[in-house]
Amino acid sequence: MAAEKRNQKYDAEQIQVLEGLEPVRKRPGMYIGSTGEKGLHHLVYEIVDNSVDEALAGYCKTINVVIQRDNSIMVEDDGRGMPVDIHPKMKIPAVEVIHTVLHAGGKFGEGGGYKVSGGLHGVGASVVNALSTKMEVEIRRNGKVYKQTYSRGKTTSPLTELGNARKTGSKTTFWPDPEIFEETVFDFNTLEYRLREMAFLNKGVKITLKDERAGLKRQEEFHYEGGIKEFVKFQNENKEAIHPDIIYFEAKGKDKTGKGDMEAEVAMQYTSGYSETLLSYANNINTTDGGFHLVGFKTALTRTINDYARKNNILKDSDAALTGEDVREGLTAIISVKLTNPQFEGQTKAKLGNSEMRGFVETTTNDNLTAFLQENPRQAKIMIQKCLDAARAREAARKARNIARKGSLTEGLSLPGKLADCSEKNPELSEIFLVEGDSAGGSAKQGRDRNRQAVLPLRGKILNVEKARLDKILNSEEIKNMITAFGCNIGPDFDIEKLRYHKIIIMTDADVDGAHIRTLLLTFFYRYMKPLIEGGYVYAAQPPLFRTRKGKEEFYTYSEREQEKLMATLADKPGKADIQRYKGLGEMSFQQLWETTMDFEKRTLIQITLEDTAAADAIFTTLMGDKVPPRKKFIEDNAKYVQNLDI
Ligand code: 28G
Repeated sequence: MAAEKRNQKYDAEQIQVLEGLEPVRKRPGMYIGSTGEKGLHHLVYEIVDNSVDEALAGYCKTINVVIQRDNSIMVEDDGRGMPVDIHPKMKIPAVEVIHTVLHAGGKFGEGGGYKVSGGLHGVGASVVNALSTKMEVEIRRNGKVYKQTYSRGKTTSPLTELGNARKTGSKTTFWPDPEIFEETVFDFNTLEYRLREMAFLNKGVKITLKDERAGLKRQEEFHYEGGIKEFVKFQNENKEAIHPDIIYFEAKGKDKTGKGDMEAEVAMQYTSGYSETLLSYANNINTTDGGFHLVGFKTALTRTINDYARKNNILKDSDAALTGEDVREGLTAIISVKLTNPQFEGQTKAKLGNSEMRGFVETTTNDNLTAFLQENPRQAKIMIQKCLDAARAREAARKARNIARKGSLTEGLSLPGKLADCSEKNPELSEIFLVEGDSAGGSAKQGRDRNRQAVLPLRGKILNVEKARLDKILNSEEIKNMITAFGCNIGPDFDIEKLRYHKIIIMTDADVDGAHIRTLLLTFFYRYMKPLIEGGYVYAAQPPLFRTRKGKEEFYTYSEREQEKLMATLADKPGKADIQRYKGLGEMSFQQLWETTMDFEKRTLIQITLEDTAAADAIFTTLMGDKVPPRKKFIEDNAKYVQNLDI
């Protein structure tokens, strides 16, 4: 009788719990951002975050992540094991609360660690359960092995003792729900990127990633005793550092309430390049919109470099101060802070709003960077020389821009002579084809829809903006033509409102040179017209690789695989197929170019968008390094643009 009563009570609370996770299944986007590929991978991060929290609490050394043969995910850690004792209020095992109650973590009170990754121990596990067809948890604790299973937010078996255990730890396996996700196949590279980042941000933690799926078997291990110092080294792998040491410092403190902890870590190194790579994090979350920690760092950097340069007479009294842009040119820096009550602000919640972080990071950077410069005068001199060069180039660029402004870059409305503009004036209906070579440009001009399609031929390789400063860039004919044609200027003067075409379509040959030109263009847009990519205005055209004629029929195919498939289907028909492999756009007649690549009805365009600045930067640096990448690799990288709609 007593047991029955208890069970009834248990059931009643269960029902409440079940209702508790219903909103997650109803509106998954609210909890994991999306039900696309990003949201799917987010499930893994939610679980791994809990293991990382256990590592930060000082109890876990290794985290193993496995993509299993059936595309389920297994995560295990060697922490203390999730608690299994009966929760005093809920009257069910703590592990069950963790998996069936939304925001369970918050209900445990002090977690004995940071609320890292936006959550406290266990937060997120219930969300993953809600969005999985099945979830299994195995715990080693108290000398025992325990197991419990769940499905779509519900408990499907009671917590059971399986036997004895010598070690401690937690193991979670889940199967994402195809009713929720558009796609349930995990991507190794996506997981690899984030897990490596987690390992950099949490020094000493060892994270392994294994793919057990047939034909995809792979294994990686991420373990960095140097933490973000090694992150900078990794970022600079394909760049050229101009001084030997990666500057590293850290500090700990209390927030203004006196209760919360604050931690800041900075690693930085200058390279010979011209772009800045500043990655900022708060509680392991990439704050792509920056926030007070980043402001504190930037302020201190500008101040410290200027002070040192003045004191040591490298900057004369009569010289103007170095600007923030000057002291960040070529700089790679990681700023990682951890704090008890992070406030994430803005549309994307990617901006840190805790104002106390400004002074904290600023003071930390002032003190430690000053000390580094004083103790390493040779490296200090190299760094400051670089900043002075940047200042000089900035001045030259300003002059060049003024000349360009007075001329016809945007104002004069005298469009470049090479541009065949469209008659349509509404940007939303207009598009511009950037075409490799004058001959293909000619075909495109003939084949286009004059009403809505403009054509701008580009001669040969455009300037690699990664290896040139603004003044030189603005002297390049091809680049000036693009700026004038687009109508929206560049860099700080960029104004998307003035864009004259809402589709900018890169049309290059399907060979190494074409791929290279496309990358050069994307690099230029990325560095100087980023909103173009962010706004989804940039596309790549897809010209065919083959034309196959058999009898009266004609086929165009766009990849080797597609061609193989076509040949297989044509095999059992009589006659011989006539195959033409296009080596370049120039081999196509204007009618063919229209039909296969430009016709609104028939063409496929690849939209190029930006999501992850860090990843994009790394890819661009790799591709823009001194080696021209082999075509195959490039195509693979580009395939990612399509699949993930990011770079
Ligand atoms: C394998 C998949 C992901 C985890 C732990 C360990 C503890 C824990 C997790 O506690 C609630 C909050 C603080 C006590 C904490 C164990 C303290 C003592 C833990 C994981 C109750 C959650 N012993 N390991 N949660 N705490 N690993 N890995 O989820 O007060 S979650």
